[in-house]
Amino acid sequence: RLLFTDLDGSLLDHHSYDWAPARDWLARLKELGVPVIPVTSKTRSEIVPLRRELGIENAPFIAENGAVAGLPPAWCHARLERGPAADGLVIRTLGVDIGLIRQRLSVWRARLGADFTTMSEMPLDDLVAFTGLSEPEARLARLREGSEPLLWEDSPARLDAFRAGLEGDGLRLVRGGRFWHVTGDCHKGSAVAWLIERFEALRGQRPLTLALGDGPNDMPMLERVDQAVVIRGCHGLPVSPHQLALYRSEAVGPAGWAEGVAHWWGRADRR
Ligand code: 2M8
Ligand code: MG
Ligand code: MG
Repeated sequence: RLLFTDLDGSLLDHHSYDWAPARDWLARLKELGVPVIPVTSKTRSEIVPLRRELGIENAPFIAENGAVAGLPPAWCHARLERGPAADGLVIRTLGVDIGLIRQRLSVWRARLGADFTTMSEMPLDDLVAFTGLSEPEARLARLREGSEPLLWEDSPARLDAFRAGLEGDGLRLVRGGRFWHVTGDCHKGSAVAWLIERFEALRGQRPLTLALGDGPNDMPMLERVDQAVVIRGCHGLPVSPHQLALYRSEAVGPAGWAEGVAHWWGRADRR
């Protein structure tokens, strides 16, 4: 079995980033040996300390909306990857370099005369106030490798033109909880499919897969798995994946996360 999960608004509370309501299930999944794989908008620099805190450092992760994958040794292919780095992880880039994204963003800003502010342009204090991250966490969020979050401050019509322009460049625009995110030609669904394929190649067996998420950027991920959970959102963004094996949680954030895992996989304390 494999469990794929969004972080903000799903395993972590949208406002406080707390995950206490998911604690029992995380412990249970560890006992069962089920990898809990974060699939998030967050950067690799944000995820590395977080997975230690959550006790999921043996699982791979997907950062920056599918642009970056982190693989522990057990998920590496002798034929494909050189040995892991000092931190025991192999990093694979599934999207495009942040430099290209930033270059195209400045082109479209000039061409369309569009008003938007990228995360890297926001003063650190504003970023802290807007996201509720601590200052050190906000610094880690700014260490982007393959995606740029931005706040759209212009009309919906110009947003459509912006999206079309980016698509012509081979880039994508997706909606997270608070920001729009620009990536290469990748998303959470393509990254999850890539990891499932790798698991099959390494183990010679098809895993049962569950995914949980709360935002529009999670939909392609929820469509690629056997069982899915839409966590009740608190940002008011409509989400409806094309998925028949779908459960919608009553609770928000990590409480909804535990509720969703229990819906598919039973009670956390069941022995
Ligand atoms: C951004 O991601 C969230 C995820 O949905 C959002 O768009 O609201 C990212 O920049 C991430 O790196 C950061 O940790 C998060 C903080 O709220 O915001
Ligand atoms: Mg989310
Ligand atoms: Mg997210």
